[in-house]
Parts: sequence; structure tokens; C-alpha cells
Amino acid sequence: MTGGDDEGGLSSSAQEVADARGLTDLDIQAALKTFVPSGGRDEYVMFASGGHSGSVFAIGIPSMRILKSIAVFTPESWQGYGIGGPTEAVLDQGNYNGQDITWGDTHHPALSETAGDYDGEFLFINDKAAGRVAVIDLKDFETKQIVKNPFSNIDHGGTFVTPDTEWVIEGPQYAAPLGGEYASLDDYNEVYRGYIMFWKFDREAGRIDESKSFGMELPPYWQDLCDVGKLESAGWLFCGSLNSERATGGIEDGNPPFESGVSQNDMDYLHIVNWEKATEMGRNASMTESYNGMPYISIDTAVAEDLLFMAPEPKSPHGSDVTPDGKYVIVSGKLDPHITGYSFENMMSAIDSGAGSPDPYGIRVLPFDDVVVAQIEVGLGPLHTQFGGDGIAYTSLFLDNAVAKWSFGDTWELLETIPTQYNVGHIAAAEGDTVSPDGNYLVSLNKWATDRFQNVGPLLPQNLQLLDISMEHPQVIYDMAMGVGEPHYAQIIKADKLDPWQVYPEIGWDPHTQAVDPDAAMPGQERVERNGNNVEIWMTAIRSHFTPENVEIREGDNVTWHITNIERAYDATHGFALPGHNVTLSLEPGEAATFEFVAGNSGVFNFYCTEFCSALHLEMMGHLLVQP
Ligand code: RUQ
Ligand code: CUA
Repeated sequence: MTGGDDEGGLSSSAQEVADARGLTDLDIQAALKTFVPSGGRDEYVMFASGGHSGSVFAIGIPSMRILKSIAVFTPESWQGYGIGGPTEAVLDQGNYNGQDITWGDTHHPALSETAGDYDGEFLFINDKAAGRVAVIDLKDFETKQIVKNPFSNIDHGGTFVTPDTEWVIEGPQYAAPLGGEYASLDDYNEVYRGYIMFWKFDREAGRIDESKSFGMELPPYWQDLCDVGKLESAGWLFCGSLNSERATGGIEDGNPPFESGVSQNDMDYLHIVNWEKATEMGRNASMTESYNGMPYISIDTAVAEDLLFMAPEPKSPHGSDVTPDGKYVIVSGKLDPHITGYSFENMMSAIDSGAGSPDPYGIRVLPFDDVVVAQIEVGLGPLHTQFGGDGIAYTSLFLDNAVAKWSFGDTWELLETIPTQYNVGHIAAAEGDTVSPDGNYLVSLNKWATDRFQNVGPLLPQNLQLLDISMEHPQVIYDMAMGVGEPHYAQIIKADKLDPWQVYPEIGWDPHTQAVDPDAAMPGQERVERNGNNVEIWMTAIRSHFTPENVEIREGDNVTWHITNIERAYDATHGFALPGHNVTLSLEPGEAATFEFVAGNSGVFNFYCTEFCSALHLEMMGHLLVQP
């Protein structure tokens, strides 16, 4: 039986289900708001960092279904990422000093923007653990490039993009000597520094252009999260910091441990950077220093050129978030129950009036009272702020296990506190970092879920909670166990702004050049060619066979193997697994790949397709015969 009763309620059969499962009216509402019927589509896609899983996850909202994991800084066998195939070269871009780096700690994804609005073309993400930034092309949701910060072995405060994605900004964190070279901690104040990177993004090429990028030297204050100005504050960026004490730790020598040494002062420093002006001189040799061929603007030059100012910010701050209209910067003090609102207009007048006095590095610190327009007590452990449109903001409260809802602009006041079920790190709102947030969904990215799920052993799942913020009193409407590494930040884009390919545009496509590979194996031209010890193989894959199926070579041969999936059908991915050689590939329709190896061992190796691509998938195999 279907249909509603007179009050527009549930049919008796649905009510029976609810009764049998003990669901309350709010449970039923939450279920109805998040249920996407079989075959339906989500309204939004959230790109969540995977923390020390080194990956990124695409998650549908409101259903909270994981749609895809995107391998970024770490090999991933299902996608054939970084294991024997051409994507090894993508991962290798992130190696340094001769060291392979095969994991990452992804923190802050940034969608590409046009006029301050997500445009759905690219995603950027940082790796805190090694100071790297990756570029993901949303045409195929694959990682295309990794760049290594030449000045620093660690980062944190990025990635963030300028309103038209001309620049991808990688903010620093823990200070170290230039290039991570050795210097004693006794020389901390003189030699240790933070370096913010300005990576030039070439949208046409879909790559960061290292030859047009540059850095800026900052004091050793542990710069934390940054955000880029927009509209009124376009051209500027803002980074919090947490160690104005310049503590160097050493609990083992009787020094205060970092946790207290870094929290002595009442104020730390909000860094205020004119990035637009900096980009005019960042590649000018007469204005910059350079390290390993990468230029950077020194603190002295930044001060002399009015690129860098600071303002006091209370007690070990964490987030710094620019309001959608660009008028205010919101800072949260982890050890202060307030959020502090800074007016961009007031910052500019304080700069123009010459107010303030220099810090030990000569950077002018603007007077707190001149630039702060409001402080609101929101709760304990405020971290990150997101926006819901119409002067409404939300701040995560790590210690209170809650999200504060408050207003800004005309009236600055706490409106209410919404409980979440464990410590909240970041929160992410639908279209939340754009000039026009949607104000309907907010995801609370919680740390360990202690009481929400089946016990799965001592390593607890992280929990992403979906909140309906269109309600007068917002509520949690879904609990989503991540099942993988800790998401730090996420961005949520309208699904209809994404326009990925269904299949690669042409047969023989190389996803890493986004063009046809001239060496790709093509249908009808499959062959094996030998030239001395060098063997080159051109192989195609189509349901349900490889051509050729058997390949005979000799021990010690240098092998170059081209393989192309020549399907044009939407659902015809083939995998290629080569036992004994650490090779796994995922070949989407049209995709071509090349890999190389030296045939080190004689034997017979049964290669096969790893995707259950047809009823005759098991037959999609062949023999690599290596003669002794
Ligand atoms: S910040 S710890 Cu995104 Cu809260 Cu990295
Ligand atoms: Cu192709 Cu299984």
C-alpha cells in the first residue's frame, strides 16, 4: 500500500517499518533527507582529504556514499597507481634528495575557482609530511602532477587558490633552515624560517609551472592555516601562526615541552600578505634570493615593499577564514573560547596610517584594536569557520564536540551550539569557500568515533557527520564512518559543475599528457619487435582478450611494453596484472600505458585482466615466457 494519510505523513507500511525499527520522527526526517533512491544522483560531491592515507575521497552528499578514492601521494593497486606503470613517474616527481617518498599526509583540498566560485576543473591538495602539492584533473579524477616545495620538507597551511586559480598557495608550518639543511636549534631565531610557496597554475596545460613559481620567507612562527581574500580583499591572503614564542622544545633537557612552550604568549600573529604585489616581483632576480634555482622574496624585501604585515591574534590560533564577501577574516584561538573578526578595511587603513610597531624581524604589527571589529565567545576549542550565506557562520568546537552557529556583519552574536558526537576538526559547507555558499549542508569532520559504530578494534573509524543547516535548528542527519585515514579538510561542490569524461576522448590516450600517445599500441598493429637485447611489445586489450596473448622473450632482455585498451564502451575498463614484476595497471576505455622492465628471471608468468569485464573475463589472460 502506498500514499499518505490526511496529514501528509507516511503510509502505514512505512510507519510500520519505522515503528518496528524504533525510529523517531527526527530519524525518519533524517532518513528521507539523505536517502538517494537506487539509480539516483547526489546533489553535491565532497572532496575530502584522506590524511595519512595519502589519498583523496570523493563522497556524494547527501547520501554520504564514497564514490571514488583518488590515489595521490601513495601507490594504490586498484587504480594501478604508482605500481609498475607510467603513474610511477607521477609519484617520482615527489621524491627528493634521492629518497623515494611513497606516502603522504593530505590536509587541505582546494577546488579550482573562476571569479571566486568553484569551476569543477581541477583539485589541488597538499602533503604535510613532505611539503608537496598535487594537481588532480577532474576530467578523469586522476593525479597528474606532484611538486615538491624546494625550501621546506613540511607544509600545512595550503592548498588555497586565488579567485581565478592563477596561483596555488602552499602555506608553511614548522620552521626549519632553508632547504631543510642542518643548523643547530641554538640558531633558531636567526636561521629557522617558514616559506610560503606561490605555485603558478597553467590552466591550459593543467599543470603547475615551476618555472614561474616562487616563495616568500616568513619568520619562524609556525604559520598555520591560510585563506585567500576575495571580492573586497582580493589580492591579499591571511595566515595564522601559533609559535610567536619561537619555542624550540627539549623536554629531555628540562625545557618546557612544545605543548606549553608554544602557548606562553597571549597573542600570536596573523600574517597579512599582499600576494598580488608579491607576484609582480616573485620572479624578478633583483628583488629575490634563490635556492636551488627557485626564487624567494626575503623578509627584508617583503617589509620594504609593503608585502607583509601582521596583526596580533589570541592564544594559539588555528583557522583563518575569509567571509564570502571578503570583508572579514575570522580567526579562532584554540586556547581561547572566542572567534575574532578582523575587518579588511580597517587593516588597510591601519597599514596606510603607519600604525603599529615592528616585530623582531622588522615586520609591522598592526594594533589589535585598530583591526578587530568583534569577538564572540563561541565555546571551547574553536578551530575552523565555514559560511552558510546571509551573514551566518559556523565554527567547529574541538573541545566541546560541537559546531557553533553565529552571525556576523551587522550583529555579531552566537546563535546556537549544535552537538556533534566527537572532537571536530574541520567543517565543510556546501560551496563553503566560494563567494556564495549554499547554506544547506555542512559536514563535521570528526576525529575518532568512540560510540557511533560497531567495534572494529582499537584503531577507531573517523566519523563524518552531515548536518542539515537549512533547518532553523541544524541537526546531524547522517553518520558516516570513513573506514580510511583521517580526513582533515574537504570542499563540497555542486555535482552539476563537474563534467568528467565517460571514456578517454580517443584510442591511445595518455592520461598524463592528456593527448594521444604516439607510441600507443593501436588495433591491427599489435606486434613484438626485437633489436638485440631490446624487446618492444605493442599489445591491445578488448573484451575478452589481449593481442598478442603469448609473448616469448629471453632472460636479461630490456622490455618496453605498450598496452592500449581499445574499447569505446562506457563500461569496459580492463586491468593488467603481471605477476612477478610488480606491475598492475588500470586501463580505462581508450587509455594507453607504457611500462619497462628488465627480464630478471626466467619462467612463465600468467598475465591477466583484473577487472571482471565480461562473462569470459577469466579467459582474458596470456603468457609471458622468459627463456633462460
Ligand atoms: S588543520 S592539523 Cu586543517 Cu585543522 Cu591540519
Ligand atoms: Cu578485461 Cu577482465
